[in-house]
Amino acid sequence: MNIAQVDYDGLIPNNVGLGQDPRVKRALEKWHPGYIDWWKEMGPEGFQESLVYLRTAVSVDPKGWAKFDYVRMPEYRWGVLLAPQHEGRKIPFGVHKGEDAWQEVPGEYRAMLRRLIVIQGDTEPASVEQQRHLGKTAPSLYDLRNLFQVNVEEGRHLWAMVYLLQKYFGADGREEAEALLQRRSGHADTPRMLGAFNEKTPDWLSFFMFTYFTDRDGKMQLEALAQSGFDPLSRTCRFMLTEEAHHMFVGETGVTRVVQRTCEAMKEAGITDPNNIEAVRKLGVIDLPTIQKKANMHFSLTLDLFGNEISTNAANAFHAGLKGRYREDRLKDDHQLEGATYPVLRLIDGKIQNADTPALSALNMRLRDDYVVDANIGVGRWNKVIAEYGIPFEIKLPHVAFHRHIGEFASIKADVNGNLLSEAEWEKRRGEFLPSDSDREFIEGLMQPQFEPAKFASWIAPPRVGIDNKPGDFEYVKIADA
Ligand code: BYC
Repeated sequence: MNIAQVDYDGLIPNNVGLGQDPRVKRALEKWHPGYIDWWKEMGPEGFQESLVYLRTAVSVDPKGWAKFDYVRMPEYRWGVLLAPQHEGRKIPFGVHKGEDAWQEVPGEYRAMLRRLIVIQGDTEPASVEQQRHLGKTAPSLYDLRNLFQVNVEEGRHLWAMVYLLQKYFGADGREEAEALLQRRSGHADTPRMLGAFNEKTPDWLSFFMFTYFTDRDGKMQLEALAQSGFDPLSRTCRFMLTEEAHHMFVGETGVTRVVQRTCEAMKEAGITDPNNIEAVRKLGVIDLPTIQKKANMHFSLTLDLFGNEISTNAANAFHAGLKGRYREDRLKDDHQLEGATYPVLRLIDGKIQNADTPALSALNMRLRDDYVVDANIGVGRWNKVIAEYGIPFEIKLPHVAFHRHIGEFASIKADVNGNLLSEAEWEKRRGEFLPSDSDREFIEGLMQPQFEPAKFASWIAPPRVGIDNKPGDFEYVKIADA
């Protein structure tokens, strides 16, 4: 079959020849009803019958793989899509560098590989669960549709990981696939696996920050897994990255539009001081210092997802050829790193300082450093908007030691510039750095739905262009039961 073309004939659209693989086809068909039950229970609340203008992949060809149409979300065609195989691909790094990429699971690394796939898989339904209440307060039909597009694609990413578990991991893969439907974000007894995926996404500014910052961790981790010597994982992640790009677009442009609306409203009202919070809030927009606090919150929670500064798990996964560095294929070194070092910010003698560390143990931090560079690019674009309005304010990413729960800095308190604080100082100043109860209440108060085509809530500017080049008054969601 042509790998670029997706087979839509069966229950599960795919480009992996499921029709010729009855064992895996049956396993996935058996998993399907549980998935739909999960989606109906934990997916977007109140909109399951609405018609949503969504895109689906009809081919994994980079040119025009997406087709747009109105769909009820439970009828969305979740499928298994892999990027094309590169003939003769070699393992690009680690101790097996240069050997043929694995098409089957290497027995000695089975447990490690399964763990990586399960953790990746667990984040996908988690984010859908975190966002399930947001539809009710969407600032426009355009945004509502983008939320649902992100949600169905996170659902598809779960399918992507479940396919690998069902095809390559036998009985324990099936058990893991079931367990992915059982855990719940924020649940006291059966939470999702990683910290940030058990936090709430209570409002739309949080949603945009999450899709900007946390989906970008997704991008970095998927890029690292796309380098994997286990070829089916590499190909799966390569295709997921094309979808992930849209999620970060939603986040970046979402925050841009919030910032723009705030600046516009300030200009119209003749307010020049960004710290005159009371006056700005009276305009029905979100003041820039509160936007900064939300960024502090989501950035710091996301940094925890990179794991510990020094990690034997990360070293082992690289050494084995399972998880590489960000864009390993573009790096110019020996791709084995046995004797190399990497500078890591650590807490030494009570001070935050750089220490040269064996590069293999520092791989989580290397990925995190690449992440910070990437995350700063969009922040620069937000600041450009603020500067265009002549407002003296700059959004800044906080120091990596700020508000951490994993790694070296979990045991200390620091301000956004990385100055150490005592517990008492932290408690006193916390509200300067992170959203306070009153900030949250204010934002919550603004979250009134706006479901009329072409209309937008007071606190967000319209997008510059519509999805699929649709005009401004396009009805992106035909609401049935909200
Ligand atoms: N929370 O050696 P360490 C996405 C655990 S996002 C809780 O540093 P490692 C998406 C760790 O599991 C991308 N526990 O760990 C975005 C380990 O436990 P065990 C998701 C944590 O393995 C938006 C222990 O601490 N994909 O796709 O080097 C929407 C020792 O730590 C946390 C991946 O993450 C935490 N934050 O690093 C939708 C890729 N951090 O094994 C989707 C796969 C660490 O000792 N995962 N621990 O019991 C990995 O590569 C790694 O597992 C991690 C952790 C980078 C997550």
